[in-house]
Amino acid sequence: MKFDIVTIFPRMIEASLEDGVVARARASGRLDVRAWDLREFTTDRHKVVDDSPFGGGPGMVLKPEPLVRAVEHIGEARGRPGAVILPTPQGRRFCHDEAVRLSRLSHVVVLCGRYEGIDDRVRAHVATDEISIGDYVLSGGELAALVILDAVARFVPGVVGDDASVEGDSFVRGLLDHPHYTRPAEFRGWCVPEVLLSGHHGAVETWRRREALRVTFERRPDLIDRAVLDAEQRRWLEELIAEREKAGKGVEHDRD
Ligand code: 6GU
Repeated sequence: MKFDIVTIFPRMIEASLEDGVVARARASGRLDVRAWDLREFTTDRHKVVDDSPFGGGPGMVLKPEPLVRAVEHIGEARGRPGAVILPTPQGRRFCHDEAVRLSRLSHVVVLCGRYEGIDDRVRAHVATDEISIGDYVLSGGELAALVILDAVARFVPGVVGDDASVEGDSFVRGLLDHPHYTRPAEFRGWCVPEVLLSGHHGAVETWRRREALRVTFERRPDLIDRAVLDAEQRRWLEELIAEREKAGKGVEHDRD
């Protein structure tokens, strides 16, 4: 999969590509990530990428020409991308399903904004997707581009060593992950749940499924509303609700 990130801070992208899962995927050729310096697509002597906003107001706006030239150049050099993503707080919220969808494309371009924003003609005529990674403002799109790259790369076949590891991850089945433990079985008097030491594979699987449901129920009840549960999980959910009512907590409010 090709991932082209256009930015005025290419070193910020390159530094984060040196370690971890994405670095390994690049080394193995499964991911082809490139950071492009927006200033290389200017035509003036001072390599100006921004200008003051029409209508006045504070801050600077990224000019459309260098961004559009960058996308055109990448299209010629690397082929036509399946998506041109604009990371902005105004975008659709990034999530698991979106990461899976993007991972099925063979080529994605991300245009990082800085300053107060990007000339809106880039969004209207060049970008295919506007994506936000959460309800807060970042000073630029670079960290968001890296978040998107990491989350998407995990679904590219072979990037995460063990496919079973991705399948067990949070959100794959619409629920959060169950807790994990390793040796020692007892540490400072804190014990690992007995069942995990039992060697009884079926019992371990049942415990994990139930714990995933419990953790999600307690911390992200909004996810429970959307998760597809089987008969056993629906029974456990009834039990969790009954336990909560016995504890006198009543109905909790969703987080968002
Ligand atoms: Cl994608 N970009 C910026 N600049 N700020 C954000 C964001 C993206 N998502 C949340 N805040």
